[in-house]
Amino acid sequence: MSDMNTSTFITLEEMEAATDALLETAKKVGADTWQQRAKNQTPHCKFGEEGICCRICTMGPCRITPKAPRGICGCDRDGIVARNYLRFTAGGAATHSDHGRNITHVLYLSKEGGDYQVKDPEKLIRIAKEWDVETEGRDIYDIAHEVAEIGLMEYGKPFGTQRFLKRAPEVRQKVWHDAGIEPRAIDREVSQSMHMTHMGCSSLPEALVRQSLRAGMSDGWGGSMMGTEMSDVLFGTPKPVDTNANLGVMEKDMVNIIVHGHDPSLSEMVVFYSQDPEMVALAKEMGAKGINVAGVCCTANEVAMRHGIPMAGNFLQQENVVLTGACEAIVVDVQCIFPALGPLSKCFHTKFITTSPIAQMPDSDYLEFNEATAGANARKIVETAVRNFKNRKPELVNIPNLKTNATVGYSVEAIKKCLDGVTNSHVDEVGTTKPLIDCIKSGVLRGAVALVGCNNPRVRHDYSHIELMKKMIANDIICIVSGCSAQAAAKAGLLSKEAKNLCGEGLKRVCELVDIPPILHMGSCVDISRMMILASDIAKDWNVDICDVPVIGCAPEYMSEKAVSIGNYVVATGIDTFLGIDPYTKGGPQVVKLLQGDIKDWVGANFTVELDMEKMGDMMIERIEEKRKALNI
Ligand code: XCC
Ligand code: SF4
Repeated sequence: MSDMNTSTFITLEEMEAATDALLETAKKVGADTWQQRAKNQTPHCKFGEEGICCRICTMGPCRITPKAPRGICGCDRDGIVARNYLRFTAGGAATHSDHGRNITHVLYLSKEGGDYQVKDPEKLIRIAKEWDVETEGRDIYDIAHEVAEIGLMEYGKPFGTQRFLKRAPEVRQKVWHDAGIEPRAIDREVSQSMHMTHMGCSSLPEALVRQSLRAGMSDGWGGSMMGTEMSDVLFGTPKPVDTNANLGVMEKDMVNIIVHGHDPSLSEMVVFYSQDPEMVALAKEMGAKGINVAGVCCTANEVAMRHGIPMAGNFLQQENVVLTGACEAIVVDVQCIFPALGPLSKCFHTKFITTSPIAQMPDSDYLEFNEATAGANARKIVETAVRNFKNRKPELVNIPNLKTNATVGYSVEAIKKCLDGVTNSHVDEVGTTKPLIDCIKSGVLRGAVALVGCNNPRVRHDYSHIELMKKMIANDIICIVSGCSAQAAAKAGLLSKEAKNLCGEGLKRVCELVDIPPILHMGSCVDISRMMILASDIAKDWNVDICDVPVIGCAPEYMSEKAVSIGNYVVATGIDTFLGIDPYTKGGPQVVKLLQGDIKDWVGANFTVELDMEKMGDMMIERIEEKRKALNI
């Protein structure tokens, strides 16, 4: 349907040339961009960068210097760094978990014939059984409402720990218990983190780092997992689906609606109404050929993997979609939305439509989206975008000629199904990860890397994601990806099956046999919980602990508090994690020693912070080989 052809691979240089052309448009219309603002903000504050500025009480702000080694209350640099680190983590855990709560609440509102329905009853029943909810002879919506209510209770229950922890291998559950990091109620861990970091509470680095792991766990094995599971129940568990990526997915002759943010309860509805015959007819009336929806950030992952909706770009491209001059509306819900979109959209005909009471911004059109009136709200949003087509300024339209093919949607269920396809001779092996384990044991695959997280103007946009992925697959290490990292891969063509040609011989063979790309798209950032389940299932099928499996995690370009929360639960789950950006801890040597060293004694894994990507890639391969050696394979 597009007049634009797809390319197998797109280089970073080609993407950068396209961005440069869009920045020319920005200059022409007098728009401000992150490239300029990042320059204006450099050099950054040294105290902030090292994490040694404290402003949690009004005796401060206190900054640590050789002359002033303690804050006014007497807190030292490690105490300040560790408190800041815990607050950073709690911010991320709160954000993911609140997203999960919202989805669970939407499940509670679901009903037969309603805006929201149960699309995957099988998964719902699986969760119901896991939670001892009666399923026999009951209406599916009765089950849904009971499961949703129990899910919501996980946020505030007065006793016990998170239900999903039971999904991990028993050895891992014991590690969590012994380390004292089993998360209790989700909200409690966030709330307690705020309490612990109040003036005059904890300043002992061990205690603060331990709570950081626990708060992270309340996200990964609590709120994020809730988000993923309930989204699957409501909108369907992802299966492999073909789509397109990069800015060329925007259509010159169509109404372009960009969905951006995180919560699929909005984007699902926008996608639905963009296909409504009345809306399509209205688009034609306005002179467009139809309606094209494309995504940015995690929302892009959500709708790509469930509907094949194309992915326009990742975090640092959100301004680019407006700069194409062909964006009728950028519709956002929560998280990772630049407030810059307000003033930027004013330089074009674009409508910047905010929808959530918890993400309100200046210079936007606020069309509140409420789950109880979802259909009517989404219809209004789509109609607003469609009617805006006639205001487009043709002289400002520049859609870069960049478009790739991508196969997305590898949920754990889908991965197992692909693996079943190659082992249908062993009926008893169906639904397991054993074929994958066999490949790792035999050395055909060396191991797996989870590449995740954001973009960050501190480093060259997408460079680390793309280069690390290429390096991993060339070394027969399979990648699983999510979030903006997944989109970096998609934009470069690395989520296409042709990417097998960039692999080592072993991985290439696996890709051909199983008919998968070497880099598997597992979804949005809450879907890193899927990766935790996959790692757990592999460990169980292998009969080892998760920290023994040659699997590591990496967030080379992250920026968000959520990413740090993720890092905490990934490490706590037993997976060594490599960060390409320092989480503001440099100023606290004891905190660095804990995070990058000693927590290995608690949970069997820790962090590595490395800013040089060449070195980081080598270290990651080395770590995988070390784990293989320890397993005698
Ligand atoms: Fe946001 Fe989730 Fe980061 Fe991308 S990867 S910039 S958090 S959209 Ni989650
Ligand atoms: Fe300063 Fe202590 Fe107050 Fe922080 S808590 S601002 S270090 S006095």
